[in-house]
Amino acid sequence: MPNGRESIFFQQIGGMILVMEHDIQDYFFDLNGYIVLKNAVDPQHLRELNEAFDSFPQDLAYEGWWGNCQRLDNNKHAGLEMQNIVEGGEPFERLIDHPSWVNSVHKYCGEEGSYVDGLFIDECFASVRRTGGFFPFHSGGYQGALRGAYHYANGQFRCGQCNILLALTDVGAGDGGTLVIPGSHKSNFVHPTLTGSWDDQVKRGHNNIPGAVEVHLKAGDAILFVDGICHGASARTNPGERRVVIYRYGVSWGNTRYGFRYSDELLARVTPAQRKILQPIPVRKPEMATAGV
Ligand SMILES: O=C(O)CCC(=O)C(=O)O
Repeated sequence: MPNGRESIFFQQIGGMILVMEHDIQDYFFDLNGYIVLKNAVDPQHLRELNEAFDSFPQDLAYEGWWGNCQRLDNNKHAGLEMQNIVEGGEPFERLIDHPSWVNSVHKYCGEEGSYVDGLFIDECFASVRRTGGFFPFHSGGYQGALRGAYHYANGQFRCGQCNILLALTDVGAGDGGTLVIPGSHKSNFVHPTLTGSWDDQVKRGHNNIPGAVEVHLKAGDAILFVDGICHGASARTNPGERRVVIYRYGVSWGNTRYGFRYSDELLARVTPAQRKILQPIPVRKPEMATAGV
């Protein structure tokens, strides 16, 4: 195996020979649109993240602020979502360029090798789901937004957005696990049972959708998936809560989904590599030139 890679092959296009390298992870990411990263964070980090969840204010109203984080539940079914969670403490900062996934997301959605090579986190949030909570299906290749699209051509991944969903609690049957329809990131059709609005889905129920797979995780495992895959989460029937953190990575020239701006304190505190992900394009203003920036 050359360079420890699983596979290397050559493709001739016109007069050009392209060297294409991929490994088993790339193969399944391309095929299914998602992969599972086992033991992505270590037990100590997992503990610190759970302690941080414990410190969330319990009575925060929808749209209420907690420092530079905001409670902004995506929809009425999903449960509590604390947005901009990278501002929620050091354990969340460590996730920005976590070695378990940073190279992979860079390869898949970081415009690798181009003049805009680099990543950006355009959304990051903590999610707490209790009994009854679920997430309606959305995305899929059919009429999908370019922002989350799956794309591979000429030996390069050029996805719009890839997500890391990190489990902080075990997610098994009845826990409200993430649902994916493998391969749907390339689909040319809408899933016939997922037409209509999210409220229609709620009325019909969406726990037995043909082709959907519920991804079971141990605390500390993560799912890496292209946002363009058709996905959601099944209804939690167990007591207790499911805790996950979701970091959405995208192209270096992206913008934050909800308009959050990372605080100057955070940008000053993190490492240069992390800062480059939070703010790939530094602000340019006349006063910065005079300040020698
Ligand atoms: O909560 C989940 O498991 C899925 C979340 C989701 O679909 C999303 O945030 O887009």
